[in-house]
Amino acid sequence: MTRRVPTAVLALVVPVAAAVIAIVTLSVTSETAGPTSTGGKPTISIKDFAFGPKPLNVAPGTAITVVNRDNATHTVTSDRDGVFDTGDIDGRGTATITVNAPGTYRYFCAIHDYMHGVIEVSK
Ligand SMILES: [Cu+2]
Repeated sequence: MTRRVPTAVLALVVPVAAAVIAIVTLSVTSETAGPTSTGGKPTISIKDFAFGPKPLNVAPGTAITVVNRDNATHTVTSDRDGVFDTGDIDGRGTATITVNAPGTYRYFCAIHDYMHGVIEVSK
C-alpha cells in the first residue's frame, strides 16, 4: 500500500515538473529574443548630410547615441528651443541626447539648416 503512493505521486510530479521547466525555458528564450531593439542602442546616424532613421522611435528617457559618419561637423538641435542640442559634433564624432517626455521631436542641423530629422518618443 505505502509503496504504491510514491509511484502515483511521481506520475503526477514528473509531468508537472517538465511543464514548469518548459515554461521557464520559454520565458528565458523570449527574453533573449527581446522585443524590438535588443541588438543595439538607439542611434541617429548622420551620413552624406542626412539624418537617419526617420523617424527614430524610442521609449521616454532612452539615451540616444548620435553618430556622425561624415567628415563635416553637424549638430542635432531640437526645433523646440532647449529640448536638446548636441552642439557641434566633429566629423566622425559622437554625442548623446535623452528625451524624457513622450511626443514628436523634430530637429535640424544648426550648421546646415536643410538637414532635418524626427524622434518619436512613446511608451
Ligand atoms: Cu550639418
